[in-house]
Amino acid sequence: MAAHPATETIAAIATAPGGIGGIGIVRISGPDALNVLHKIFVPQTLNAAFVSHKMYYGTIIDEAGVVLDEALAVYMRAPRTYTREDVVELHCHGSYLVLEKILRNVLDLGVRHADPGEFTKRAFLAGRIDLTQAEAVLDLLQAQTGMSARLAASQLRGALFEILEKIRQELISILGLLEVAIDFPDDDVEIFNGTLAVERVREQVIAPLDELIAMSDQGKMLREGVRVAIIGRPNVGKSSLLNGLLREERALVTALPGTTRDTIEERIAIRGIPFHLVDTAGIRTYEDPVEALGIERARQKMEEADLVLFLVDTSTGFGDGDRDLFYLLQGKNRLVVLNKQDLVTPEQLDHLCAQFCTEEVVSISARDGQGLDALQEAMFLRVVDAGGARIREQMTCAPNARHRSVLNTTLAACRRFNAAVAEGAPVDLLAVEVQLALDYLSEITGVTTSEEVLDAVFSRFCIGK
Ligand SMILES: Nc1nc2c(ncn2[C@@H]2O[C@H](COP(=O)(O)OP(=O)(O)OP(=O)(O)O)[C@@H](O)[C@H]2O)c(=O)[nH]1
Ligand SMILES: [Mg+2]
Repeated sequence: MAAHPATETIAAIATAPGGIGGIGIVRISGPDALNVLHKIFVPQTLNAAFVSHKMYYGTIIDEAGVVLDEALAVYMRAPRTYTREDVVELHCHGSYLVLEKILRNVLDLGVRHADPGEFTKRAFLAGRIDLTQAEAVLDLLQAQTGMSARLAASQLRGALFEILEKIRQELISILGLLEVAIDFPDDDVEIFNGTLAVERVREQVIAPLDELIAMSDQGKMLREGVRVAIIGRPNVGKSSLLNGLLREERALVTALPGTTRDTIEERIAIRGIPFHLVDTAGIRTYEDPVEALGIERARQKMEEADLVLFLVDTSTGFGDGDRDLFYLLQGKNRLVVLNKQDLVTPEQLDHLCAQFCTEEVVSISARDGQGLDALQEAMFLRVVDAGGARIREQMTCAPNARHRSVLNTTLAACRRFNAAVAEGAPVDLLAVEVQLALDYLSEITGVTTSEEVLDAVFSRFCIGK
């Protein structure tokens, strides 16, 4: 899409409300930005000409000349700015209320309040960033831990875009051949070789698309956190484990079975990956309706979890109740955790471990924190699929939910193409499928992007970005 010049000047508070650090930024973008700066900012060095990309110290005043705040102001002349327009930033250190007051003054000068994501949308429309990068900005703003921030940062550098660009070039080249074949139907020389095309689509398009789609699960976990359910019979130490991992006494722990009645959720980060821990009610058959509700909820959390920590009390051994649960967890990403190892001898522990055959087992003592580091390591490895290098590589381009659905429709078109070639369909019909695939892909790369998709992406931003 061609960059259309935005004529309106927009402004917003660019820092999060209640943000830490004590400074807040009002950002103004558009042709009127410098004008506004002259009106509301009095530099300490009077009559200073605002040199582009240079900070000035001074005060912000309202229309009556009353000082609202002291601030640093920077004027950045187009096009060397985020939006490629003239940009002014006022770095204030007043409270959020003061910031809002400053913003109101700016808006009173005929500036429009920016929509959520509008600054980034302008950057996109000006061709400064592609759509995957714009979304990465959003993910980066929302990323909660180091590793998800790195994932977003690498998309910002265009890792996903690069892979998709290769796929796109391949499709364009096939479409080119098809178009020539359509234009010269009677040519003696075979222009379009179906067998070759099917192979190219399979290897250069379908395979990498499949791989990207598989990565999106991993990407989702990294962005939104890995859901971990702590599951086990009553009294095995689930709440103690939650507390141990959190290093605080969050959940109630007692010697009575059935202490936890409802689920308790908390977050931790292991090596930069966010984990949502859910402590649940111990699962058993019981008459108490409240406990039954808690158990129902525990089962639900178990279903939703990306990883289940299946806790067993070593001091009571692996009983019938454990066995039922263990089978219930068949097929889930489960990690067996033997708790209360302090209550048994090493021989007893070995004996219990042996009962799980090839299943990975971690033994801990939740109460005194023994083995928790090893457990965290095991949880991390489960998530990164035991292959540290692979995940790091994948993380550079893991698609988000919107990408994933677009990739799926693209994939479907490519599969239809291959099937149509096999059936000997005419070249103009084949071209339609390739064109469709290209159209779908463009919804991610933004090479040609319908307004609808743009709005869907940018409305997720917060105002000021
Ligand atoms: N010796 C020992 N006791 C533990 C350990 N972990 C937990 N306990 C004790 O086991 C009892 C039950 O612990 P909880 O953490 O409440 O167990 P729970 O699985 O949450 O129990 P419910 O919520 O009733 O299902 C408490 O008395 C804990 O102090 C451990 O590693 N060693
Ligand atoms: Mg509990």
